Amino acid sequence: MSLSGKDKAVVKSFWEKLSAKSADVGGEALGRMLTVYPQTKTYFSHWADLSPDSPQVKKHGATIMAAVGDAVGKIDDLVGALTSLSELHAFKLRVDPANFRILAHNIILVSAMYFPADFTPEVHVSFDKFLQNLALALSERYR
Ligand code: HNI
Repeated sequence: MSLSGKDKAVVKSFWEKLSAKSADVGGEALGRMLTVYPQTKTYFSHWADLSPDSPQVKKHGATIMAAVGDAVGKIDDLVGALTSLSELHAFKLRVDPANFRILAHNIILVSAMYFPADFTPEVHVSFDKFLQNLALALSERYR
């Protein structure tokens, strides 16, 4: 399921639209993940408030989406781009990599909510492929 040249172009062009709202999209995606998939809350038990409106959730959603944006810029070498984040999630945070797909699903959902006109089936398929490749790259250091 590697990204074609067209997928990469579609993702980059959609990201140009999304980037202005990436902090909001990230915050809403993280907040929904924690609400709809409550098993993901265990990793954030040191936070005071895990509700969708929590300032910590909003701030960390922005951090995550900034890393996603960074990965868009390094789309030709996602494994290299995400090595240190993969190590952090594998060895320090000990996040089960199945959760990367759950977050990716929420990012897709919220992207469609924020950009209903731009989120065509063509964008959907390429952005979904990109996030699956990102999740795979983030899982690289687990083995
Ligand atoms: Ni994740 C910290 C990026 C998915 C749990 N995570 C980070 C940081 C970035 C990041 C960037 C900050 C690193 C630093 O401080 O140096 N995380 C990403 C990306 C994805 C992702 C790009 C997938 C798209 N992380 C997940 C998932 C979980 C997760 C799915 C758990 C369900 N991440 C964490 C936790 C932290 C974290 C926990 C530390 C948070 C804190 O501040 O305490």
